[in-house]
Amino acid sequence: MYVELPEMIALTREVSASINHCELTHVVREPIDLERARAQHRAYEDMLERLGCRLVRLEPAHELPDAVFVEDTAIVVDELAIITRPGAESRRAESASVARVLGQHRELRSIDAPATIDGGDVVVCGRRVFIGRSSRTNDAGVARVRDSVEPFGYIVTAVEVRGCLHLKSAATALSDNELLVNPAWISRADFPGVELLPIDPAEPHAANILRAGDEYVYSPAFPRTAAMLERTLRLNFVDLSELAKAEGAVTCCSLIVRETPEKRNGRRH
Ligand code: CIR
Repeated sequence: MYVELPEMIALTREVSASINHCELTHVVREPIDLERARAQHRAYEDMLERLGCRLVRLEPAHELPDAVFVEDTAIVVDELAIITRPGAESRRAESASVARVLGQHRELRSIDAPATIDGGDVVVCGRRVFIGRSSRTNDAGVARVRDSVEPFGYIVTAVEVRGCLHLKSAATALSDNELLVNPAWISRADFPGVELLPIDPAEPHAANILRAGDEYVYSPAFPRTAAMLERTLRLNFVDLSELAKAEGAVTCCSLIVRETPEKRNGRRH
């Protein structure tokens, strides 16, 4: 029987000309080579296309330094998308253009003041949604996500995160029941019922991996953890070393939206 696979859309946005004015929390500022950052970002987009994503590029936002990190502007599940109110004031204007595009694919919810949340703090693992309480994400933000997704059967858990910017620096999903984690930046007890695979301790930033369908995008900066993962997974490597200077990693630069055949056929837009 022929079964049509869900289509994956990858939302991206080009690296802003003002990237050198990006927010930084745990990283010391170093000059970012704009052309090199853009070339690496294009290679990332090409990789997502090769892995079966349809690329949708958001309009450039050169006056917003961190606009390339689209992951922080929305939380997308199969049933809806929540447009975030990012914790950093300088990033709040990024969301409107994302809402215009995501509204073509999902029912939208919003986050109102005083709630704040960055998409980088939200890890979806099957029906479990873990949200890092970080410098960017507060309890009101967690509560708003809970109210939005729990009616669809998701279980939302607020978790502690330390030593890094976002929960997704410390934990990302390998499957619907397993997370790749840096145990030093989370508390294992916050993740009951989920398998936790630790990174190599010599590579603290190695817990950020991007899943696109059955494929994985990963940084070549973590060879020890990669060797361990490659025993069971096929990794596709993309070097984002210039964007790492802006505290970004592979998940930050896209929003992957799954479109089921029913949704595709019934789409109103
Ligand atoms: C920021 O501090 O907001 C950006 N310079 C980096 C955001 C990275 N995003 C992510 O991890 N999801």
